Amino acid sequence: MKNPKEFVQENPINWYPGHMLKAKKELTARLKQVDVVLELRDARIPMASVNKDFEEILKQKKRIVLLNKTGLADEDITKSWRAYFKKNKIACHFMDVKKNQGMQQILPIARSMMQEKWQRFQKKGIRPPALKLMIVGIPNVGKSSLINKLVKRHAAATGPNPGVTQRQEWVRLGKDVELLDTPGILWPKFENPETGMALAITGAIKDRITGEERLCHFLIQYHIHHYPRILQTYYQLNDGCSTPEETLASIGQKRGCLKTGGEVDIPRTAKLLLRDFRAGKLGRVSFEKPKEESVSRGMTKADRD
Ligand SMILES: Nc1nc2c(ncn2[C@@H]2O[C@H](COP(=O)(O)OP(=O)(O)OP(=O)(O)O)[C@@H](O)[C@H]2O)c(=O)[nH]1
Ligand SMILES: [Mg+2]
Repeated sequence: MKNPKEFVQENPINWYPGHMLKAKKELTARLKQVDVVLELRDARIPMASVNKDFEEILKQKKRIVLLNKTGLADEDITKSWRAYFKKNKIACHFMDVKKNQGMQQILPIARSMMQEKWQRFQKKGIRPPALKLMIVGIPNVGKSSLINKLVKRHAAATGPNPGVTQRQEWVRLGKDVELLDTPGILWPKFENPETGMALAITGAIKDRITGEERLCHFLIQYHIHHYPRILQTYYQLNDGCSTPEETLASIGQKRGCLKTGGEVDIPRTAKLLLRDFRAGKLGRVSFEKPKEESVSRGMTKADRD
């Protein structure tokens, strides 16, 4: 059986629809009006979720990097990422919007970044303007969910598929904070096939681009290599499944995803497996571990290759 790395080499994935280029232009145009940018990345794929175009666009801007969905990521691997970021002096914060973790620090950090500028206003006896935050990131990473949590109401549309937010939208938080929600943005060509698959499996790319079955085959292979007990335990599978195809069929059988006539409904099973995985029902999984080259992948403000 191929390992997950070999598997992703076939048919590299790319997804850069016209609305993303438009969204990138609009983001660039709006930048002057915002004080601090909150850039969301996915804690399960800290490298693949770095959009290098942001590095270019945001380089002069005050920015807070947030690694979201920590609750879905492998705890041990997250620990090594924390150590890695500390060692390389890369400022970023782990959080989970769904679990309400790590979010309390965001506004105080953003305010502290504005202190110098605000003091200049205060010296002149002028009340500082509202703090304007722009939330950016890859699709489906939790930007709109973060806004809703911060303002404690359903102000921005959210959903399980990428591409929910179609245009920029300001949301107010009291008198002195304004948050700008933006559409998720990827970049024209992924530098390697693993990046495309990492983005696709974690939900940043529409499933129909990769195909649900192919995503599941990768997911199963990845589990067999890195988390061999997870699928067996969750779906109570027999030890006999050796290929991704057999495993997927077995899951369908166990879950009763059958067509009339009793044959396993593979497309329906693939949807079910992806839904279970993305809801975190199977277990906590990360797709990238820190390596020395992570820094050159765009982990710092300054570095570009
Ligand atoms: N488990 C978990 N799920 C999250 C978290 N944050 C967001 N989600 C879920 O991720 C999905 C996408 O959330 P959105 O807030 O719509 O993401 P977005 O970045 O605004 O997406 P686009 O507008 O499509 O770019 C939703 O199903 C959320 O419930 C998190 O921290 N943990
Ligand atoms: Mg959104």
